Amino acid sequence: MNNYLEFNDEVQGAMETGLPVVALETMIISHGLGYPDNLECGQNCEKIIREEGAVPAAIGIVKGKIRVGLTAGELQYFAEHLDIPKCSRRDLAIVTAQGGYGAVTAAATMMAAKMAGIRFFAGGGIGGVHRGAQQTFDISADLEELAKTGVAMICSGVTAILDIPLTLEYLEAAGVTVLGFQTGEFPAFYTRKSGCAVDYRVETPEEAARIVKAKTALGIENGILITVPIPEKDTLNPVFVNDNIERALVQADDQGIRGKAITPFLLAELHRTTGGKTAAANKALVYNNCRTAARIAAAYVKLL
Ligand code: PSU
Ligand code: MN
Repeated sequence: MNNYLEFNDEVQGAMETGLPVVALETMIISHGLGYPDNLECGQNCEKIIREEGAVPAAIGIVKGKIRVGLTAGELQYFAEHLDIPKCSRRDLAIVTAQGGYGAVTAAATMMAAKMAGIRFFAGGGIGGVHRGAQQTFDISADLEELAKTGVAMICSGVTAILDIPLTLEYLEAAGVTVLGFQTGEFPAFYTRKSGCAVDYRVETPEEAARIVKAKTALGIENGILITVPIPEKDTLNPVFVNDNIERALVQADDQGIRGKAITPFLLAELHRTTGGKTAAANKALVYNNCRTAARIAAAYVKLL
């Protein structure tokens, strides 16, 4: 076990006794929602996972240690400190060496989950291929991480701020299995449909768990994406969403926002210009993903 990894007692106990564990990221806490929505969201995610008989492991870098399972106090600290740096694969060694704090992206959460022996990770959405990536080369490190790290990520696809067809091409090239949970269409985060098909539709947590088990047994080492559409009652109007995205992209361009700042900027712009509608949708879909992930993790444990 590496010295940089630290478990809280609850997660440590769950790992030792073989209980289902679901990892959670901290980017959504420090950079995705704003206070106090973020604290409420983090607490509710944990509560929902527990309701389904699994154990939540929120992951963040605390004083240079990768904490697997934040305490309630640590979660609160992440929610109140919106200046904690975004930490993806390339930042992990720096933040740990310097003894600082880091809010982990999907990529860094997958890495930490793998180090910790956790197979399932619930989140909102992953990063992907940005619109205009043909010119900017902006492709999220989350995709490359899925290509090499054997964690099952349960999320609502990618935000339509990105280029969804190109993101799916990238995942196909990288050999990442993309499942649709009770859907044949890749979800577009705030809306249920993207017009793009998933590889395979599963109907139940057991079916998803069997695929993860087979993948593991076959020694297929890359990640798997299990996509869950936002619940019908929480979806936003796709035209409304897209109008706001177009405006946010123009803003980003005008202000010269690039690199690691662009995704948090676009999400914050959307929350602002939609009067909080995207934040509400984001919370609703994350809760649904936590519930689904906990059920899949619980079904997986029964197969062992
Ligand atoms: N998309 C969202 N919400 C988020 C993110 C993406 O709708 O919070 C976060 C995730 O942590 C994801 C990261 O891993 O942004 C991707 O950043 P980038 O595009 O810079 O790789
Ligand atoms: Mn990027």
